[in-house]
Amino acid sequence: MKWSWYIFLPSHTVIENTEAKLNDTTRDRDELKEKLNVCGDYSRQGWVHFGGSLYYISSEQKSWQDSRSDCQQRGADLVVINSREEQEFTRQFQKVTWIGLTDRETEGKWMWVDGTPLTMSFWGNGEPNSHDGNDEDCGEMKFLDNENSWNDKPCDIETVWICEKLLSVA
Ligand code: 2F8
Ligand code: CA
Repeated sequence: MKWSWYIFLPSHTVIENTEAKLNDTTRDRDELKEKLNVCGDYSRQGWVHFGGSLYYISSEQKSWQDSRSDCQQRGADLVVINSREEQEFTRQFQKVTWIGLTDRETEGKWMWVDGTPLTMSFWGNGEPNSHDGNDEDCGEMKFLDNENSWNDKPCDIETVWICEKLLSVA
């Protein structure tokens, strides 16, 4: 009996598809590398990860608006607290800090810096109170021993602040 050996060469289409897949994989790898580099940069600057965001607590003190500008220059904004877990995470820094909450536009209408109205809140006992008739239009984390820790305070008082950068899911 006579045996024959055949060599099966891939077709042109199979080669093209394989090349296309290799290109996709190379692009995905490069994008992941770039994301890792960015994460490394943030981490070295002191940002920490929680949930789907990165957080930065300042070492300086600034007015609410200057704090916000600092966050924006870092590609972020003042922290927006959307859950009890995020409230607890933010409180565990144990620092009096500006948060991204203000009623500067309309007195009594508290808004987050991302344009959303306040729904879930963690005001301290008796807050917000515009204490002694002062214009207290900016929100801070103040009563650190209590889950209900927020206070309204005059926006120009220099205070430590917390930035939040949302991580994109894509
Ligand atoms: O007791 C709450 C009250 O404490 C301070 O006023 C004495 C706060 N003011 C500042 O921190 C400037 C008030 O906002 C706060 O309501
Ligand atoms: Ca107050």
